[in-house]
Amino acid sequence: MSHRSIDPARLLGRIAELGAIGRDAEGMLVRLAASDSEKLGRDRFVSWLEEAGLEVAVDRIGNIFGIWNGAGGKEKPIMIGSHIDTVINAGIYDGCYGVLAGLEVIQTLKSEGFEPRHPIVVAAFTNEEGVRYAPDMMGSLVYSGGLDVTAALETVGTDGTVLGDELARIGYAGTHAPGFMTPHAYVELHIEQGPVLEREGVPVGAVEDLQGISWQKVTIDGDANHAGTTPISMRRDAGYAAARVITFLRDRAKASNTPTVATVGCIAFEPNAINVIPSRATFTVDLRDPDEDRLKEEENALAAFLELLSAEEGVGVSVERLARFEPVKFDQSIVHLIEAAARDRGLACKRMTSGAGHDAQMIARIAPGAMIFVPSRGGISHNPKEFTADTELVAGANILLDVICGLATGELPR
Ligand code: HGY
Ligand code: MN
Ligand code: MN
Repeated sequence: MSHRSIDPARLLGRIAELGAIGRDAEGMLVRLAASDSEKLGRDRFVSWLEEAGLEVAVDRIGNIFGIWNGAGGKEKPIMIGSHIDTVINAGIYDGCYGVLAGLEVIQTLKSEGFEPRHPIVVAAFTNEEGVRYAPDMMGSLVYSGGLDVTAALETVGTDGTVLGDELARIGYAGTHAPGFMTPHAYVELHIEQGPVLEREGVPVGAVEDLQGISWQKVTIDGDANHAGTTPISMRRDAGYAAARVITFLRDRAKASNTPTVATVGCIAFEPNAINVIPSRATFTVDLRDPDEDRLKEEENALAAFLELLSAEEGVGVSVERLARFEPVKFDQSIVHLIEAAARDRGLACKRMTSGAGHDAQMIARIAPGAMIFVPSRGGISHNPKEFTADTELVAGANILLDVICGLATGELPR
């Protein structure tokens, strides 16, 4: 049975080319939201959209859209989205694969004279990673009405910059109102970023839900003092107190025998000197769980521990909420479409929960959606060792092609 196919060389070539854009002097891939290096990636993506003959639109939070009106007329569009901003020292597939595969699907269908009943749109959402500006998935959160665009543009980054100023500086302070197109359906293709598909030898994941995310910034205040002369009993050591929080979180998650995960990814001491007891420790806490009640329990347990710690160590503790997203269920009919597309191509497919946050969880607020996963080598991501084989990338893009055709015509294509 013959199936349509995307153009593998074009997709893989673009993934490699975009993956080379935004590398620093050490060769690390760093395309933080609204930075100069991300502008280079944005510009290249827009040039590909123009080459494909798509209408390009940018909204006020800098989300970029490539729109193929086609025969779809005024119907609600089918949207394929993800992101092209990265973490620090990133891999080349996270987000970029889904955006470029979306463009590839549109170009393939356009070139074949396919007549969709709906416009088809590819979207690159601003600041999905949330590394420079919290929260993550910000562009799709604003687009879906979960965060006011003016408040988002006023966000101050970890480097003291203001998001709105940076978007204007790089030329991506668009004019379209976020949410200017309500999708008929939304599909996101993404690397799994975990070990499951590879471990089970399954090439396709049909993602039916996504876990809840809680981001907090904790500040612990103690007293700077001499590392040599201050007896342990007299210390108000913010560094030691922070270490107790990190081990508390890890031990609790490990002992829970649940999918709960806890991560302290950023930490800074003041005055940060080898012979001075830290007067201040500032760190982030990332808690996740597919079950909302358990996630709340984790947050409450952390709050209780911080109170205990403050009393035992004589330190001050303050907490700032950075992000909080409840678990999301995706649309079962689109999940079924993904499974049918895989079956139709003779590919095994596994239903999954996403451990990572994605733009799909935000767009699920305004449209039915689901995600397609492909395997990650060693389950590694947010790391330059992130890798997915070309054959797996192409297979995932062809599943996306079939699912979009199915959504655009109402039946699974042959
Ligand atoms: O945090 C996440 O899960 C995503 O990579 N932004
Ligand atoms: Mn991603
Ligand atoms: Mn990511």
